[in-house]
Amino acid sequence: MIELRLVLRKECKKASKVFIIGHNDPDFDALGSVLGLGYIAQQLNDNVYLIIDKVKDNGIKNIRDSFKDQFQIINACQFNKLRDDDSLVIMSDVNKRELLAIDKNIDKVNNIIIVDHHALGPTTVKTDKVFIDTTASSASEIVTRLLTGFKFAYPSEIANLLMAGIVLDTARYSRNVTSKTHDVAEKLYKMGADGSYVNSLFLEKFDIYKKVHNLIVNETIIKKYKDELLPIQVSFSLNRSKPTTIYKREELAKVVDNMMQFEFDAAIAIGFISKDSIYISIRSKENINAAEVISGIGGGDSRRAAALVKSNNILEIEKQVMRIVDEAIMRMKKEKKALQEETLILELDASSKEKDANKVKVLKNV
Ligand SMILES: [Mn+2]
Repeated sequence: MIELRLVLRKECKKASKVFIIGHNDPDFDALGSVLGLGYIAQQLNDNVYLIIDKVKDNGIKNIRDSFKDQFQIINACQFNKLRDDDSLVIMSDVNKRELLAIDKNIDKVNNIIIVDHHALGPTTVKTDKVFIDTTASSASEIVTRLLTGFKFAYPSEIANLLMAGIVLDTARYSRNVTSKTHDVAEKLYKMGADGSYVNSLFLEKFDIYKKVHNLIVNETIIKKYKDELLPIQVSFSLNRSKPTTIYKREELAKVVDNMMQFEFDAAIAIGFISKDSIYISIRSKENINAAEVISGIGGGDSRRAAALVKSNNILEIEKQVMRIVDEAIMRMKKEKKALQEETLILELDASSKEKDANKVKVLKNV
């Protein structure tokens, strides 16, 4: 962190212009961390621009617009006109090129700093200034630590958005939280962050709630797979009454996130996101690997994964997904059994050695 601070200070001072960018379709974490880094850059350079483009959410649009007096906020097109050879680009909450609004022009930038909490991947933008902390809850947490390190007194509006970023990425302090996350939250309160304002940013829209809960309550079937102690249970949510209903990816993600509070080992939601694109969202607990289940058609990590398939026959896709899940569970059971047998052999081996040792002792007593 100290090194990042030094690098930021040096590079921001040296640059002709500083551009800060988050990922496309920015969320509170991308927005909060970009605003925080923007504030830092403004203390070190007179030409600071925030590239906030490809915003889909109206709430985010309104918040972005509310910062127009404090920051020069531009789009990808304006960046291409303003950019010169001595410009610095800081990427925040993102390290992969396909998630950038300036993806086509990022290679023309000579100086790039990455500040992120996501793991590197094959499409990570090439630069030697990569500051990734995957143990941080969010980019907002990293940026708050930076602001504290710089000892800058930043406005409460920025503190609010940084807090919103943390609340979002930790699902209200329920995952990826460390003592540092709480430490940072305390700093944000001290800078004037308002918890009730931040909570108001997360109020649900009633019609979305109804849509999500209709899928959960009325359109979910459960499959049980026999296992040694408890059966493995997987839920499948799909709007069978009105299969052509169009959902947002986030709505399907909410369905499976919600299902994880119940006794299911994995939850799957399937829905159209456009006329011929079907989105599959999956969540799992420790005995099922979500990414492995869906590896043939999608990706993600061991607990959260998703896939997008082109088709207009959603019931057929569900059948295929069910088959994939059946196969994956069979495979995992086999692996588990093989592992248990292996441990058993090891244990037998160890106990027979123990007996041999006892024999030696007995002999000695004689
Ligand atoms: Mn994030």
